Amino acid sequence: MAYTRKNVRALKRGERRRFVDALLEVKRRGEYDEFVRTHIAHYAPDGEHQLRSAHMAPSFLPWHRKFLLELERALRRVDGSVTVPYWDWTRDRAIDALPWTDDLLGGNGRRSDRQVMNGPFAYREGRWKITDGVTEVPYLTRDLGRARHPVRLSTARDLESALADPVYDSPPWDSTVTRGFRNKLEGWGTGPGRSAWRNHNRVHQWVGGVMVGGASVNDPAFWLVHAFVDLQWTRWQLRHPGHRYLPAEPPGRGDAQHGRIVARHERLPPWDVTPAALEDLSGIYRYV
Ligand code: CU1
Ligand code: CU1
Repeated sequence: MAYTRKNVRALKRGERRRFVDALLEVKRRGEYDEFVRTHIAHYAPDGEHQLRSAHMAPSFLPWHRKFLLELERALRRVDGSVTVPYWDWTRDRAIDALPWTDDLLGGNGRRSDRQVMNGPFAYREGRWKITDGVTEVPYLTRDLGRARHPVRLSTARDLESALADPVYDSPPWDSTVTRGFRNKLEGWGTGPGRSAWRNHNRVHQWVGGVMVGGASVNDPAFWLVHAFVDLQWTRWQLRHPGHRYLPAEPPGRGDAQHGRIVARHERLPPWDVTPAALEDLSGIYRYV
């Protein structure tokens, strides 16, 4: 029987507590930091020439689907009732409301150093020390909305523009492509500076602090954001039933993306799984 992933709004008090407790236990066991390191190791930009499996590439969606599933498995080894909730940022848009509450993710960082001071992941609570970061700062930081240089949170309209595209992804399969659902949702846009960020990327930028960059997994908000991203892939599939993950075949030898992206039936590092095998996991979990 498939289990369900819920909107974070629908979680009862006890469910919030069990989710938080499972995260803290996975952290205590040292498993959480392995997820952080895996994400950092796969943070390859498309300016470099190695294989990109996690970002700026078609497999952005299956990579994070598998990553999320592995974290959820770790949580469920601690407490079999726990699943990863999603944050619908198109609806819950206030910095002092869900999911930024004391009993869930905790709130915004303080003004001076952006350190999160409340909730279970505050450094001073003693259970969430950042060991694998892009800086040496050991505490969780956030800058919701980026007060000094405001970033507008992604909107329902922006999301709709991604969902409406029937093509999964297009050549050159990177961060510059302007057609295709994948990059519209991942959110690498054109234009100057911050105005270019769309959907998923803009959410990372809106949260700020450690959520910006390769070590973003250090903020547990990462999982709630990516559960919502993952739900969009499922919604897109339902809306465009004749369409699938692309490319179906690897780019040929003469193609600039040869050896740099993962085609539908190729292995998706670091796992022994293909994008095709990750297109439908409705036997494992469903969204409600
Ligand atoms: Cu990522
Ligand atoms: Cu992300």
